[in-house]
Amino acid sequence: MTEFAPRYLKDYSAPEYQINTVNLEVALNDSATLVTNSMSIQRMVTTNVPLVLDGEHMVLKSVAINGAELSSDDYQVTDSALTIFPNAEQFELTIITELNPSANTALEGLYKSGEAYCTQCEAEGFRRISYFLDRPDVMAIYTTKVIADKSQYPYLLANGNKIDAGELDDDKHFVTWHDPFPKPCYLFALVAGNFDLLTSNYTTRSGRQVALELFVDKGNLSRAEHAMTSLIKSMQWDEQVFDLEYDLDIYMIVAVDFFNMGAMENKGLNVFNSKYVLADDLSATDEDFFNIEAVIAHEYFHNWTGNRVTCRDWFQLSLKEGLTVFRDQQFSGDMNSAAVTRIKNVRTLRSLQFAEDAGPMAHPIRPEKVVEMNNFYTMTVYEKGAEVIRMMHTILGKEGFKAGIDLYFDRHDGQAVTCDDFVAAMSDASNVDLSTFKNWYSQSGTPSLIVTDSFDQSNNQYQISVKQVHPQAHDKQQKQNLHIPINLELLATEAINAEGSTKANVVNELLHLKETEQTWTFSNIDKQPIPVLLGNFSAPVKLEFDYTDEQLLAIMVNASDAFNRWDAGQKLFARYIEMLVNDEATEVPQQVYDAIADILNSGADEALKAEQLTLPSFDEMADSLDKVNADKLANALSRLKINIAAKLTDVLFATYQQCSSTEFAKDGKAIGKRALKNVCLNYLASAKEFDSVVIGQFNNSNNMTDQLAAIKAAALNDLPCFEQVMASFEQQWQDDTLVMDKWFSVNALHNHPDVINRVTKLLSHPKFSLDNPNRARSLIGAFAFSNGKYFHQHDGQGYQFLADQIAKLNTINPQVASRILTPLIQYKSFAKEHQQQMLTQLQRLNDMPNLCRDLQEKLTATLN
Ligand code: B3K
Ligand code: ZN
Repeated sequence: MTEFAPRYLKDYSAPEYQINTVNLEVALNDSATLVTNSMSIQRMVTTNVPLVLDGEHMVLKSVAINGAELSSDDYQVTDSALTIFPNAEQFELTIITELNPSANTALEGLYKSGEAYCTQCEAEGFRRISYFLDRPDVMAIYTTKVIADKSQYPYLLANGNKIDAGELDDDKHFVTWHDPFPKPCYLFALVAGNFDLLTSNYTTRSGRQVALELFVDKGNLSRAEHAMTSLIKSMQWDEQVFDLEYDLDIYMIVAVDFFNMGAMENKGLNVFNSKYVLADDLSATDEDFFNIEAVIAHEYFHNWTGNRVTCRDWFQLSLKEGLTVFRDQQFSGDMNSAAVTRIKNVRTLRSLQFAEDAGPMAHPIRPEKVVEMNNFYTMTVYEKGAEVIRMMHTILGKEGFKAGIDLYFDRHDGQAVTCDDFVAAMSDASNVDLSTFKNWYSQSGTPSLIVTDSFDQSNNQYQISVKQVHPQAHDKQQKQNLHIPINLELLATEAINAEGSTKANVVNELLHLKETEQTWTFSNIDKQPIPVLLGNFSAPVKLEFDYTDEQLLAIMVNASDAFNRWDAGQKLFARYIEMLVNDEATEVPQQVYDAIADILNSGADEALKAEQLTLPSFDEMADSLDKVNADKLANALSRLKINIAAKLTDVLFATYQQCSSTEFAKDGKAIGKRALKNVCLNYLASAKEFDSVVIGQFNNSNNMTDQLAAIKAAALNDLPCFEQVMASFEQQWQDDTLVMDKWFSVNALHNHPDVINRVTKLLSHPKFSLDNPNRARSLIGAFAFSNGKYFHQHDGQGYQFLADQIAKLNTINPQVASRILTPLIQYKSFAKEHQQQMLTQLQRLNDMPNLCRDLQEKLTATLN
């Protein structure tokens, strides 16, 4: 088997050639697209060196230098590169290649999504379109002429502004686009198809008129409005918060059904997974609407953080992704509830990123070694990367952070730069030393903070000591101290028992932990306070402090920070889940139930209450427990849920009814009420007598949030109505691709011993196909990622099912295969009895011939 060679950050060297302009002519054809690529190339080093261009999965038709065609003796071509030997400092290179887009199921480079052509070049897809220096520090100005059949492909799109268009023979036409901004080839895009078009316009703060164009499949126009509104909000927000304006005369978004990820920020021409564009009240949930707004914003924000200033090399990916995720999180917080948005982000981090950071693919937010770049679009680079940016925001303050951003753009607009450049701008603008902080970029693993405290009544002094501990990770890295910002609040204890008292905080400040261990002393403290740490989750770490139940209950009510109030409740839940794992007869004390009832009866915001009532996820618990038996964990989770439902049936049902409304609205209040109502429904549905309530909600719902919540409650609680509501849902939505993805997922969540059979049968459902990533993820991904109980069932059938599908995806779509391998490679978090079964499947995959690079990198990391 070929071992694919890794690349290392330490080996970076500047390109020997630059490509200044690119003139592309793309004549589209399903199996034989012809690409003529004329580049003006400049040598950057003094001596003559060969020019090695990346290229794969295409046929080389011809190569010419300054118009003179080379004979095949004058160049070398392999299955991954074309080497030529130019004898000049400056020259024109013209390369003609032939591509087969209809055979491209990997969805990288040029491919077909349904009837349309589209491209995906990040990270290294341009090399499937033409031979090129496929690296982000080679930035060129592109002119792209697209040619295709006129009636089948009335819209021909590429980056930049339209500069020419016309008719050709044989019912063909062409459109030529010019992008004045130099860009790396990963931002190149081309689309051709027959779409419905939603247009709008936007005038930037400095008066630029921008045409906004959103292309969707025929018949979907009514579902495009929310995406357009979200785009306009994003443009306004970036002007208001960061003084960043859009820079071209047109901004286009195309929604396609076949897409490996969420969306892609190609300059002036974003390509989106239709899941993050299309929405209407009947077919999309509140969560879908939220996510669309966030992804539209994310891709728009990339225009500055990613496109105007890009990455020097792919090891710097977090330069653009961490920063852009931070920006979209701030935007979502401003458009919605900031506290609830933050809680959702933290949940994602704890359930998925912490596990990644503890597993065999653990890497720093700036990785040092990469085999397949597509494997590094990870929770760590994105979500932990955003946490690292957020910590700088916390350390420097809002104004300091903005000054740093301004300096970053002053220095680097139009350049391809590094994470070090970003931190230097942040540090220089405020004159703050970030040298210890920078270790966050090079260190993997989730740190723990071990906290102890003491109170001296004789002199009214309170002391708190915090120690940073770094797990020995899979990568065996030498660990260094980090600069960890810790928001601390000291709650006065007397306030806690006093009837009706609120928020009696005595101290609220930001601690900077930089040493292995530091102690802070507070004077004039009357009584032993309760330390409340990591307000707003000020650092992506785990906290170890011996809180009593009473202290957690006090924090849940009295902490001034909503995240801390929520988190105290999660800690309390996690404590009893863990006890239930160890002893299923554990009695949960009455005061825990009382606290939940108090939350439900309080006047707090419903969206926050919904988060407070949601138990920690299976994944989050699995990460915090050692060598977990999945069955025991799933049972502990369901026991706690059933107990809460049984003890609090009345108040849960009362809340359910109060939050139910016959009228559909989409403001924050209405969304919060739906969230709370559906959390209550899921608790209630753990008792079979609520079957009829679930059926009632299913039949009467006038929106997808409620309808989906009903079938999910039926699935998760294995209610008698399950088959009936699922059949009726399928009947209603069979022709709707995005809604059918939801249906496939709910099938995979069924809390029933026969679920693997069900999922296996669905592989032959007429609407199922492994070729469509959304569909593959909706069934196989949902099962492996979200049905912990049966994915880990003791006979290993869940693992085998997943491995069987990955084996097929290995040749169809390596990126999708590699992503859904995740739950298997984290085998070490599970108990011995699971590990062996998981390893058997990992080994079986590893033994496959023709293992794709993506899978091979992960399997090698896992098995070695
Ligand atoms: N930059 C793209 C991700 C590309 C992934 C390539 N495998 C989407 C985003 O983060 O905005
Ligand atoms: Zn991004």
